[in-house]
Amino acid sequence: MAKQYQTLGEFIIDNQADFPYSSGELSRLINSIRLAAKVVNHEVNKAGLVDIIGAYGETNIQGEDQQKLDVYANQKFIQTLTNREIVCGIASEENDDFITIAGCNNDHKNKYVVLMDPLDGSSNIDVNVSVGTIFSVYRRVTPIGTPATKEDFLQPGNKQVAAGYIIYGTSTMLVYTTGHGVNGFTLNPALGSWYLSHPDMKFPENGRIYSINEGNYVHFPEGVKKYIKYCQEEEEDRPYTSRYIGSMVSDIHRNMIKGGIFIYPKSSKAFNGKLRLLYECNPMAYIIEQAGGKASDGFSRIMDIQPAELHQRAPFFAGSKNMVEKAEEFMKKFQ
Ligand code: AHM
Ligand code: MG
Repeated sequence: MAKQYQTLGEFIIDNQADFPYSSGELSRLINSIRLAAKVVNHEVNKAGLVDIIGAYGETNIQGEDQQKLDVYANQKFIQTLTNREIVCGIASEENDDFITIAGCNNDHKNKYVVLMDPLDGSSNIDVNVSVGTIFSVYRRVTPIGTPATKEDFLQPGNKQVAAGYIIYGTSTMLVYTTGHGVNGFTLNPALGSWYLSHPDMKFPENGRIYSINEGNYVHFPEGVKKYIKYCQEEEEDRPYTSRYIGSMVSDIHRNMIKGGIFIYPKSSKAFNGKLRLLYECNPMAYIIEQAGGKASDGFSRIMDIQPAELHQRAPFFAGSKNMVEKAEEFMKKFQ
């Protein structure tokens, strides 16, 4: 049960009982993520000082190479999860292949794998616009005691046991689900504590915001073109408002609070769209569904897609249930 003004630490302890057979591993995993998120947040907040303290990619005053923030975030999340030996494997949008973690006794005893996009929307960093981290957790399917394999990562989204995002925005928030609804925590940077600011988040069933990169209009499928025109028509509660940050975490976070739809469709240039099924679509879909929203590829549920590759892409239609269903109607009609 969510209590307002609780810290994330208290919340994790209070809710551990939600997992009857849990050995506390999942709680420790969320704890590691909140720690890495604070470290990354600190660095993201300094991004505007690059002209003063040296640009990323250059050598800093101590003679160390400065890293790009997405590389930095990738390393921090991997280090934190690896050092604490909580997971048996990690796959990241930033790495070509997955990493296996043996544990200090080389016993491969951990049961979870994590998939992540360490810094999504990173092209927004240079212009002081919100970015995010996305993570997804699965129970391994291979036997405990053996090294994790690709099979452990190539699971459909409906097998996720937890997923979340961190949004580095006007304030920094961690929003996550373990299959018992969605809760949002805001970081108090002075104290370094996360407070439950958004208990039991709900995606409004209807909305008036549509988020899509309309610059690609000519390349969109007919159903998407027609749906955009529908959003712009003068009718009852329409035209809708167009809002596109270009940072999916921020676009979806706003839509989850205000009601709206986010679309990254396939196009004549990119047959499966741009977003990665495992690192971006599935975790966001799990959060959205847990909040009462809907996520699909335009025709069917995102979380039921059986992935074939780690870096597979998928078209993504996500947000307020009734808006996604309306967009799907157009997709079907103009197939
Ligand atoms: P990234 O993982 O390289 O940052 O790309 C993902 C981002 C999403 O956050 C965002 O919705 C999308 O790319 C924007 O792409 P576009 O500029 O094509 O509209
Ligand atoms: Mg990304």
